[in-house]
Amino acid sequence: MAPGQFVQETSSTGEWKRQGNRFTGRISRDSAAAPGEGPDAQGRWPVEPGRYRLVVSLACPWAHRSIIVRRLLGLEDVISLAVVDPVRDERGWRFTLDPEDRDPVLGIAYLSEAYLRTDPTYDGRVTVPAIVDTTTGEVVTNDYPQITLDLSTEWTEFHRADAPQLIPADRAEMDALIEEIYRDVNNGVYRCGFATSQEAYDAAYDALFARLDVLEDRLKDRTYLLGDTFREVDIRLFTTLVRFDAVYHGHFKCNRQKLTEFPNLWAYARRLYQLPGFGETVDFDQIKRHYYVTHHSINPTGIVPKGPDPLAWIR
Ligand SMILES: N[C@@H](CCC(=O)N[C@@H](CS)C(=O)NCC(=O)O)C(=O)O
Repeated sequence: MAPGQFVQETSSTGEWKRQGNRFTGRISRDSAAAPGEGPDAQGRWPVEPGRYRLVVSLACPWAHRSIIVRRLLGLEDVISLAVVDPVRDERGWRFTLDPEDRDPVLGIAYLSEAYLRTDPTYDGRVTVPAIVDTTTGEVVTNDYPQITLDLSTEWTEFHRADAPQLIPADRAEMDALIEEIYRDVNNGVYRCGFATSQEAYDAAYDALFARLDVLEDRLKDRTYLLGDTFREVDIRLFTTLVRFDAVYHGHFKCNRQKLTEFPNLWAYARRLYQLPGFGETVDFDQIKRHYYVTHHSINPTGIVPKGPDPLAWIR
């Protein structure tokens, strides 16, 4: 079997198995820690404006969720944002978009410095999004599914007045959808792209398009996945859909159809794109450069395709 992009996360049958999240601290309104301190005995850090830095790549769909939620909730002045270069080098994510190639707040050149300061034995992939405590320079969390939920539930004191309610009162239906969409779509495109056996790829591809067919049908009489109001689950689906034709269709071989060939999903994705907080956070140039340049085993030449035309999103 050909070596995959991530050997440690490839099973003996060629399936891509994503690594777990190493840092799972929670910033919580219930933290017993005093300002400037933490975490408390239960691992909870205090909610504190100006203390934490959200490190993202504009290319990354998991980080993109947190960018959108932070903006929708009006937390830009409360939690600062650091943006890494979309192309990693052999030491990983780097702050080469900043003056002197360092994050101006954390003073580091590579995100791995924060990971290793927190756990000197860490040898997994250094991933975004991550929230870093600016007082110690340590990573609080890289637990991307929890990060956005906590922005909604723990930081309410600092939300803007008309912030959307991204988590419905009854969460069961949304949580079930989130799980299916994660498995078959958000992570499903990676399971297609990083598979190293035909069987693993075929299974991931079939699950992905079967799920997209279900979602296409679901959206025939709904504005958003759960009805008339967009929720956290819509943000999670959006960050994969917006990358679909630009990256996943070709680079990850998710090519039964393009997004533009699903009438309901395409209309839905464009509807979201045109809302404040969504389209303005999409950077197709960084998205394409990240995937096509970084994944050498899939695209050894590193050539970045010119298409598709991003203007389709605003027509
Ligand atoms: N934390 C998760 C998801 C976040 C994630 O995969 N982020 C990607 C970018 S989209 C990343 O930081 N990758 C770094 C790497 O592969 O070295 C993971 O460990 O797989």
